[in-house]
Amino acid sequence: MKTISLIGAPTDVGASVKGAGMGPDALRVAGLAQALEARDLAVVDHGNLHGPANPWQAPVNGLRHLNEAIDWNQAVYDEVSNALKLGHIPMMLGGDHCLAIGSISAVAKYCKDNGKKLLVLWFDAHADSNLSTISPTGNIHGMPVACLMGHGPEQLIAYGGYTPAMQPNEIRQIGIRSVDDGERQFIHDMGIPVFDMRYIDEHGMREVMLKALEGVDENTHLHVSFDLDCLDPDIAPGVGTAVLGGPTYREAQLCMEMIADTGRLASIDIVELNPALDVRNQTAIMAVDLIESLFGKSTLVRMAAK
Ligand code: Z70
Ligand code: MN
Ligand code: MN
Ligand code: MN
Repeated sequence: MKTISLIGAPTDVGASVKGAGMGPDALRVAGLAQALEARDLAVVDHGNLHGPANPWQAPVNGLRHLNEAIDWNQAVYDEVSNALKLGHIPMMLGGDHCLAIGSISAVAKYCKDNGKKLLVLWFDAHADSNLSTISPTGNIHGMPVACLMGHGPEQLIAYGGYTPAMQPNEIRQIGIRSVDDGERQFIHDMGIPVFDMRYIDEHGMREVMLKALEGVDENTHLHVSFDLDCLDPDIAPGVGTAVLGGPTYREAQLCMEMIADTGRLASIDIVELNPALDVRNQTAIMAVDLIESLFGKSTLVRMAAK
């Protein structure tokens, strides 16, 4: 039986809208652990990590709350590393998306040390590929992809002792529709594979996922970094920066089901849930529903797709 380690990281230090710090508990209230147990998974809830409060200050040298982000990511890095060493599937409950720096740094180091092939599926409305020099906001939740590629403040790019933590060909971005000018150039220069909303519209989600999952084999460690603002705001209003025109419920379900079919899902971030902006916890309930599919819930008995 697989074991899921739930790791709450209740902070919004990387964002400019308050409230994502309440995300972990909203997911618990929505029945996350019970839903996973119903999928025949063992669940260990490690509770919430501790870290510095949000000082709510202006950016300094293009970075807001750098020291706080460093401490929170260290805590996430340590706990995710521990879960992986135990053979568990870590599920980091954010919190804002800056926390994926610590989470994926831990996953990337685990993969290098164990000869695993890493593939990160990054679901997001945003590219999260800003640098302090080009960011319009200084918010660190807009920078995790760049940091993981080795471009960012030195303390944020070296958690696992490897810089960069990962290569552009180890990530696929899906659902992107809000990209800053500097980010557009960075993504192009780095060669980061992006399936933006136009690509999804033109080719359909099935082809997108077949392409995104190309090359996944029995030695692949699949990491899903799920920013809930990827989803269309119609179905997921409880996020800090909602962007029109995201994947529908059906498209999102298909993504989850096709990932489940690979049998290679090994670590997860669920981030940017903002209960203060939600309506009767519906975005958390939606997230739990999608996570059920991510772990193989389906309407009929199916043969795994090849
Ligand atoms: C913008 C920035 C962002 C999430 C907003 C937005 C980044 N590109 N990410 N909400 N989750 O400020 O860098
Ligand atoms: Mn994000
Ligand atoms: Mn986002
Ligand atoms: Mn479901």
